[in-house]
Formats: sequence, C-alpha cells, structure tokens
Amino acid sequence: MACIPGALPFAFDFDPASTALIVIDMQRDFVEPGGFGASLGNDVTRLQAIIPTVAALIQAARNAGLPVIHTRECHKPDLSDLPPAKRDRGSPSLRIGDPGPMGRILIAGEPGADIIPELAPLPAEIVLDKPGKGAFYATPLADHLARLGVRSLIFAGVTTEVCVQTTMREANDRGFACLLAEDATESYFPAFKAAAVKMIRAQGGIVGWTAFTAEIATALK
Ligand code: TIU
Repeated sequence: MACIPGALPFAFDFDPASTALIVIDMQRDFVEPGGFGASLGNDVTRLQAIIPTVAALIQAARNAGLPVIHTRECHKPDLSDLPPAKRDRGSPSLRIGDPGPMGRILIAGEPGADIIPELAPLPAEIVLDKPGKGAFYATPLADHLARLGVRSLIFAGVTTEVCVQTTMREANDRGFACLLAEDATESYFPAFKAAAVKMIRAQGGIVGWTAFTAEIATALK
C-alpha cells in the first residue's frame, strides 16, 4: 500500500498495483492555437503551462509500473457519433468537423486530434477516443480497467471542469477511488478550475481527493 498524507480532504491510501493514471485530452486541439479550444474563443496558452507537470506525473507513473491511459475527445470522420446538439453548441468560429489549420476540428486521425508530442503515449499504452466529455461514455474504458484489476485512478489533463471532472464523476459512481493531480490539470477559466477542485473534495471527498504531482510521485517511489 501507499499513502499520500497531504491529499485533501484527507490522506489518500492506494495500492499502486491496482492504480492507473488517466491523462485526459492533452490534444493539440485543446492546447495549440487554431484548434477546437481556440475556436470556442479560449486563450489556449493557459493550458500549455501544465505540460511539464503532466510529463513528470506520467514519468512517475511509468517508473512505478502503473498503466497510463490516454484519452482523446474526437469524432468519426463521418460525424456519425456527433449529436447535432454538440456540433452546434455555442456557435463556435469553427464547428467540429470543419477544416482548420490542424485539419478537421476534433476528428479522429487529424493532426489536431493528436496528443501533443511532449506527452506522446508509449506504443504499449492505451489510447481511447471518446465522443463525449466523460471517458466512460461509448468507450471500452470500463472493460480495460476491469481487465487490469484497477480500483484507484489518478487523473490529469484538460479541462478540469469539463472532461476531467465529468470522467472523475463517472469513475466515482463506478466505485473507483479517484485522485486529481491538482497541478497537472488546467482550465481556460481559473475560477472554474478553482471551483472544480474545491467541489471534488468537498463534503468529505464527495467525488474524490486532490494532491500535487510531487506528493503523488513521492508516494509512487
Ligand atoms: N471546452 C472545454 O473546456 N473542454 C472541452 O470541450 N473538452 C475537454 O475538456 N476535453
């Protein structure tokens, strides 16, 4: 067993042998100019700041032998998995599926849907394409976690209050103990990140725990 004594709202006890790291949507479409995030009017530079921290967390997980699972929010080229309500949401300057500077926005196989090169998955690591904000919806994530015997999940990625929080809530309802790496996640809106972090660990950890990457890495050594 391992323990992160400084986790909030209280110490996080976990068995590294049944823990996985999930890195949510660290894709060019969210982090680089010209992608989906920018098309929604967001300043993407905020998200770039966490890249070294996410890289350090991934390395700590790999060194400890944890499975590292990467997700990508993207849709099939024929848009058959894209509900019109999602495509038209917010009247973005470029809609999902439209051609942009990094290929078609949020479409599987296009350069924009790729995970950023700094955080490239290793060949043996699981990479899941997901059409929703949550990573359990319409993906084989639950099957992978069952096969791997995973009971605890560590979360990183973007954005905190959208895909990261949605996936944590899905995982929490499925019985996983969920820990968010607070400095390895980011939002386009600082106030939303702060609120999401607080609400996750409020009420005695109603959704899960939070801790910093250095604390997690120490516990994994
Ligand atoms: N817009 C926004 O904050 N996020 C997303 O659309 N997707 C993810 O969070 N990955």
